[in-house]
Amino acid sequence: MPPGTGQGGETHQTAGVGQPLLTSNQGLPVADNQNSLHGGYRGPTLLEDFLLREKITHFDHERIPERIVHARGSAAHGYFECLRDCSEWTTASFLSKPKKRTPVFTRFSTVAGGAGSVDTPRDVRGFAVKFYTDEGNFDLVGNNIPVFFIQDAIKFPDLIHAVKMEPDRGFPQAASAHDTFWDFVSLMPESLHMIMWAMSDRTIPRSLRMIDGFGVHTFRLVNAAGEWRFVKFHWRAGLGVESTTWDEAVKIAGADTDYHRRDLWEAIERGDFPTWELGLQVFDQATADSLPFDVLDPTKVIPEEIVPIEVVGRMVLDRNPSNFFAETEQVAFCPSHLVPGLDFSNDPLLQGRLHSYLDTQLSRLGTPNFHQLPINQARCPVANFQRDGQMQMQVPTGRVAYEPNSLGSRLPRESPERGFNSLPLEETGPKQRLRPESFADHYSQARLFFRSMTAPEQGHMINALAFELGKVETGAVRDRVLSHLVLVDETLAQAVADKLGVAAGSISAATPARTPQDLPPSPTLSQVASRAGGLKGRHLAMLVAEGADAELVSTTRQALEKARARVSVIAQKIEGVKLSDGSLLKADGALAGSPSCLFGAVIVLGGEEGMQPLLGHPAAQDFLRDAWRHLKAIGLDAAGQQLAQAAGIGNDDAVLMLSDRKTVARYLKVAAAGKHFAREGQPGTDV
Ligand code: HDD
Repeated sequence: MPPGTGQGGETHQTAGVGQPLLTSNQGLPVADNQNSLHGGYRGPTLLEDFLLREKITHFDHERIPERIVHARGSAAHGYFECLRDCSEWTTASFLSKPKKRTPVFTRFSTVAGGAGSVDTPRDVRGFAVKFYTDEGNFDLVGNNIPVFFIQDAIKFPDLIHAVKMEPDRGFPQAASAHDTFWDFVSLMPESLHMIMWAMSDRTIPRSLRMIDGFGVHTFRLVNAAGEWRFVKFHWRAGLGVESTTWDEAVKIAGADTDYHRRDLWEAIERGDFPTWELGLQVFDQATADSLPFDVLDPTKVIPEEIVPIEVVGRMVLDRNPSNFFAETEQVAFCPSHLVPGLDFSNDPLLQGRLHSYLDTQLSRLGTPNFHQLPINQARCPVANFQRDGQMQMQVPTGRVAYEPNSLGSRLPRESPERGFNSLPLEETGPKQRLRPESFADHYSQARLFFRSMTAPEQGHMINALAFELGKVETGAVRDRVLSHLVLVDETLAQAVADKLGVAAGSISAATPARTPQDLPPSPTLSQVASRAGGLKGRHLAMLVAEGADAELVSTTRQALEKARARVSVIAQKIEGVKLSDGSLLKADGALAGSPSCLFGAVIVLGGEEGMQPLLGHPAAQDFLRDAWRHLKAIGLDAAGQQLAQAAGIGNDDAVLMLSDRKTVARYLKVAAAGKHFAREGQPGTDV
């Protein structure tokens, strides 16, 4: 028998010089990791096989309960760099000095789907940042939307039960387009503002690198004099906000379930690090009192036009996790993790969250020692008298595990000066279960949001509402949602009703607790307005057929790379194509697995003859048909035009002929502008 081969022919990989020995978890060197211990030549496996049992038992316990919400996530390490001395507002050390860097770990997530669901459903994205500051960990656990569905934490289990899979049938997975969700929404008008955001393009992002983040609640900043101000936290994507179309998101879900995860990972591996600015809206009680809504109500924004956002730092994500489970899965965020210089507000949603996250970590990670996991450890000294518990990793010494004490030396002590002090705020009034009257206006900001959108964005919201309600089986639920939409905006309600086939005039308005007001529109709420422009960080596809002009291929590629876009060459066969000069152009993807929905803009180049096999090829035709439908910039040489003709796509300002440096430059300019919304309504597009 040759060395390294078992009797059954299986391969053994034995340790060579300098290679570590494979061991059991107790350090016992393992001789055979391929075969269990048999009693007899073809006999039963023996209970004695402790190596088999250790390995299988460990495997059986590899999964921990997934997060009840935000189960599917992707994360990265990086740093936060302070850009402004904020000591006039706060003593928080990570905001104290320009250039000061604080390590961070940031996890993005979808909300409704399970850990194994897809990356591109219509859903809110979680945006949770753990700052490892020198005064302890601060967790800013936000979303990519600045408001929330409910005003009081006591409604959270109901909201989540409504949006998750329906409990009897176990579907739909990762989708809000079903009866229970809209039933809940239709009976909870406070969710209307968030619904407007959820039905906007924000919930179908192109990339996790292209979403904004929000702390949602109003928090407090406290300075050295003990003076406090209110604050709202905003993360602004360096690449700007960009979204897919709905049809594109659906197709991506089929083509690459890990689309966002892969994109984030690959960008960081390439050294194309995503960045965000951290902005603060800082305001005092007098400003809060002057607003026509309550700043403690998490279903409201404070428009930037009223309280401007001041940039105080930036976050750069520059390192992928080394191990998905140990870091991305085991990271434990809690809004109650804060640092001196910050404090909570009385927002009843935030107050409930202060309990929920600690509790959920106990169930997910199984022990109050979850803070000892490497990803959760503070990067400053941690010292107290808490002891023992499951999975205690530390070995505390000495006989003193209590306070006050006098028996030890160098034991941890309180510091009234440097320690965290809750603001000594006075609270008065009867103890009761209530919703403040100041939380009663559920429609004005929903209207403000809708009316602040550009026309294409409004069209997408109408389509999204019609799609979601079109999936609702119960007519009464659809009608009830429409009765709220009338109060948001009559044209919106009518447009949705038309798409559902509901007769004009048959929608009656709900009775609002408070009459909605017309607030001045806030153009900064539109994501089109906040798009950064440019090709930096964007992923483009070049579909190349045999015999394509080598010079044009290289000119196009160089120009795109100079604009700091990522270019993937797609060919019918993964080995690549021969160009006009006989050279082989290697492909990054085969056509069958690389539909155009995966890319921000596309180019098709080929030799006339080389293009022939693609003209009748459904995947090649779909490549261009979808690029057209998804409003992308399309660059074509003569052979590419033949394919465009075969695919039957139209022609407009964002379909460009490529022949030389000049035409390529023109294409780059058009592609940099993002989606070509002017195409909407043309044959072959959605609206
Ligand atoms: Fe939550 C996870 C964001 C309201 C209870 N939430 C979770 C995560 C994010 C948010 C980003 C994932 C963190 C991670 O990546 O591990 N949640 C929000 C925002 C909210 C919000 C922005 C409203 C402003 N959440 C909210 C309420 C409750 C919870 C009102 C309960 C009363 N959230 C949880 C949770 C989760 C969670 C059940 C599941 C996993 C976890 O905490 O660690 O405790």
